[in-house]
Amino acid sequence: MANLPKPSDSAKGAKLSVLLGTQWGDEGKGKLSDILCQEMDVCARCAGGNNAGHTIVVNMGPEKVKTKFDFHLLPSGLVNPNCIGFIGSGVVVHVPSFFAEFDALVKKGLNCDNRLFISDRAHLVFDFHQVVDGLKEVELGGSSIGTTKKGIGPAYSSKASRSGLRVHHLYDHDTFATKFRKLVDGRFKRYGHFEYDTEGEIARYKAFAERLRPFVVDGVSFIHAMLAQNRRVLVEGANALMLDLDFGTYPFVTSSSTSIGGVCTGLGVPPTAIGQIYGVAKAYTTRVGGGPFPTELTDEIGVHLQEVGAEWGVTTGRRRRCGWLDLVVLRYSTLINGYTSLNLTKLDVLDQLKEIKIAISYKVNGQELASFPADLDILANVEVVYHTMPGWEQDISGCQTFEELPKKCQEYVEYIEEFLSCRIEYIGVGAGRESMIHRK
Ligand code: 2SA
Ligand code: GDP
Ligand code: MG
Repeated sequence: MANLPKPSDSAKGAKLSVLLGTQWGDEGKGKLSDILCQEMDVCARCAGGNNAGHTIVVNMGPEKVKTKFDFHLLPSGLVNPNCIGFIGSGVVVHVPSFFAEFDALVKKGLNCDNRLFISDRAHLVFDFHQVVDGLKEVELGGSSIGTTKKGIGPAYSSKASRSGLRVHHLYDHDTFATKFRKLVDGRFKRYGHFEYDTEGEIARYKAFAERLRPFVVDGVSFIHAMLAQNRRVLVEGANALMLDLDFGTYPFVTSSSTSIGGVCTGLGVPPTAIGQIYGVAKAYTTRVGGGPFPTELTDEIGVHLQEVGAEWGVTTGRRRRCGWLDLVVLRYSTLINGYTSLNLTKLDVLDQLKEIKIAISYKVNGQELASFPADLDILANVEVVYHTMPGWEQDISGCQTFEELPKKCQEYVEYIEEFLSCRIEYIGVGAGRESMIHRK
C-alpha cells in the first residue's frame, strides 16, 4: 500500500477524459483517440481484450511515410511517442497477443520501452478460452453470437465464476499451475476432451511471466498516481455501448462493461474522477456479428455504405452490416453514458447519396415505444419511423471547418445535435488524421 496516493491527493488531481463508442463498435474511435492522445500523458484501456480493433493512419518519421497501425489490445495512444499506455484491471489479456502486438509496433518504428504498463489485477485469456469460444458458437448453431473468437466471453466467464487467473498469479508458479490445470479440466468436463497441451502451456507461461515482469504494476496505485500528478489521461473505450453486457442487445453483446460504468470498475477510480466524455458516433450505423439491427439496409444502399466506408473488421476481417443512422439507439446511448460532446465520423461516406434517412422512433402495433426495448423479439419486429433529409451530393473530404460544409450537410449535423441535445464537437470527413473538423 506504500505507493498508493492518499484519496485526497488523487481527488485534487486531474480528471480523466473518456472516449466511448456510441453504437455497435467501429465508429472510428481510433482516430479521435489518436488526435486527443497528442495532448495526453496516458492512454488507458479499462475493458475488453484483443477483440477491439482500432485503425490509425499516421505519417511517420522525417520522411512522413504513411503507416497504418491496427490496435487490438494495446492502447492506441502509444502512437504518440510521449504517451504512456496502460492496461487496466478490467481488461482481459491474452499474453501471446500482447507481445505480438508489442513487437509489431516496435517493428514499425515505435519505441515503447518503459511506457507500457499492465495492471496486476487484469485477468488472463488463454488459448483454451479461444477454443471454448469457438465450441460455444458451434453449440449455438443458427443463433450464434458471431464473436471474434478471441476467448473474451469464456475469459470473463472464468472471472465471474471466480476461477480465473490474473496477471499476479503468473508470479507464483505453483499456484498458477494448480489453478490452470483445474480451469482446463473444468472445460474438458463441460465440452469434452479437446486437443490441448496443458503442461506445455504451463511451461510457456513461466517464460511469459519473466518477459511480462517489467510491464506489471499495481494498477490502482498507478492510475491514482497519474491523477495525483495531474497527468492528462484518456480512457480509450473498446467496442461500444450497444455491445455492453448490461445495456447492449443481450445476448448479442460482448462480455464486458463497455459503457461509462466500465471506466470506474475497470480502472478503480470514482465517478468524480471523470471529466470529459467523448462519444464517437458514425454518421450511419454498422454492426458485425448477429442480433437485430432495425435500420439495416440489405439493398444497394447498404452495399454502397459498405464499399465506400470500407466496412470490414480490423480484428477478423468480417464484413460489417450497414444501415441508416439510428437516433433511438443514440438517444439511449447518450442517456447511459452522458456524453459531454460527440464526434460524428465518416460523414464523407454519405457524400453521394440523393436522400438520407435517420431513424427517430420505433413503433410496435402502431404505438411508439418509450425507449430502446430490452426484449430482442420486440426489437426484431419494430417498425422504424424515419426522418428523411436531402443529400448534399458533393465531396466534403477537403472541408476543414463546419462553415465549409455544404448547407444540407450542416443541417444533417444540426438535426442530430438537436435531437440528442448533445454538441457535435468533432466531425470526421475522411480517414486521415487531418480529415477532422474541430468545432471549438
Ligand atoms: P466477443 O468476441 O465475445 O467480444 O464478440 C461478442 C459481440 O461483440 C461484437 N464485437 C465487435 N463488434 C465490432 N467490432 C469489434 N472489434 C473488431 C473491429 C471486430 C472485427 O474493431 O473491427 O474485426 O471483426 C468487435 N469485437 C466484438 C461481436 O461482433 C459480437 O457481436
Ligand atoms: P474503431 O474500432 O471505433 O476505432 O473503428 P475502426 O478503426 O474499427 O473503424 C473505423 C475505420 O474508419 C478506420 O478504418 C478508420 O481509418 C476509418 N475512419 C475513421 N474516421 C473516418 C472518417 O471520418 N471518414 C472515413 N472515410 N473513414 C474514417
Ligand atoms: Mg473497430
